[in-house]
Amino acid sequence: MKGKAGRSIAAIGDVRAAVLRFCSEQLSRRLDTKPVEDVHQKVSACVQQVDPTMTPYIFGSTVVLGVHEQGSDVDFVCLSPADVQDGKGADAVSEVAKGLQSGFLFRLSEVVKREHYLWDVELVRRTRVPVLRVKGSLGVDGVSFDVTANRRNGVRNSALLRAYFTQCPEARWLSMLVKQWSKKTGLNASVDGGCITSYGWNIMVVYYLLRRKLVKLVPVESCDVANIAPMPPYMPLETPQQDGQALAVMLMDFVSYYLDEFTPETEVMSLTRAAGETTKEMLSWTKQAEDMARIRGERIHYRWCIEDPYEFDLNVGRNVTPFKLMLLRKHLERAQETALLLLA
Ligand code: UPU
Ligand code: MG
Repeated sequence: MKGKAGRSIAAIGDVRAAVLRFCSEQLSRRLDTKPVEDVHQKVSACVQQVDPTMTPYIFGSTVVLGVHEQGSDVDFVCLSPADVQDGKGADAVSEVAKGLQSGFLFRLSEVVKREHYLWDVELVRRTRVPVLRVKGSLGVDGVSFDVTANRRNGVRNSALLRAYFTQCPEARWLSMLVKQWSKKTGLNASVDGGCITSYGWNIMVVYYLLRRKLVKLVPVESCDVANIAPMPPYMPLETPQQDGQALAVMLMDFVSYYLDEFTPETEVMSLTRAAGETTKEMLSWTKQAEDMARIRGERIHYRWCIEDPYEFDLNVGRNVTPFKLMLLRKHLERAQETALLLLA
């Protein structure tokens, strides 16, 4: 079949079969969150020794997808009672706040090293968010995890994505398919030279669902840490309905939305306002803002704009350079032929 500009498009029957293969392969693996609960307990025990008033909350993919994909890391943030109580509060961004977070994480790293001497522990202070990265040894403790401190935004944005993904049975499958494809193509920030984090891809998936009215807008303020469990429950995945037909159609439509309908020149993927209403101009995400950032020594691009729902003035797509945007388009074109490389 041919699409716009004469590009060839995979036949939907082939896409359906490929998508079903992907899902059944995932379903044949262990996806429950027991391994995460086990690490949660170990991390809690260490946190208890550093500061018994702090509680480790789980966020990231385990919460967003409601399953634990083998090999994927787990994200923890240690929150104080005040952080939880003020569960809709904005996260502090000052250097002082970052210093306090690093201090706590350093003390935690000492305890973790003492209690689990086989684990590889690294404190990364120089990033936007200080993070303690831990790699479990192979075998029983094979789960790797990141720990941050006093930041609610990850818990809130994970709850927000989860609230979207639970509205539509195909959504989690689409998210998993897109993540796998973004890694294979090298577009995922976890790969060398990649530019969009899995978090960014998930916002893109939700924005697409909103644009198609497949989900209802969830007000960002509704995510309040005070009402979120430190370890949200496991949500088993189910075989897609209608033999994968709806999912196959959605997958192809996702690609064609970003290839032919989304207008990166003016539009911002945003979950803050009704879908389609946020423009680069509204946020002052312009060429001039890119130049100003460059003067400050930052490399921020506003070519592919994904507004962070909780951070002020942060483009989750800031690493998409003009060159990377061209690559993204090429990969989307290829994705239309190959159903996100499932048929490659
Ligand atoms: O909120 C964000 N913004 C980002 O730009 C990237 C990640 N995240 C949150 O961290 C989001 O909730 C996502 O699902 C979760 C897991 O991301 P991951 O596996 O890359 O791990 C992150 C690690 C390395 O970047 O640092 C998080 O554990 C932590 N991190 C945050 O907690 C990083 C950036 C950030 N918040 O804003
Ligand atoms: Mg992580």
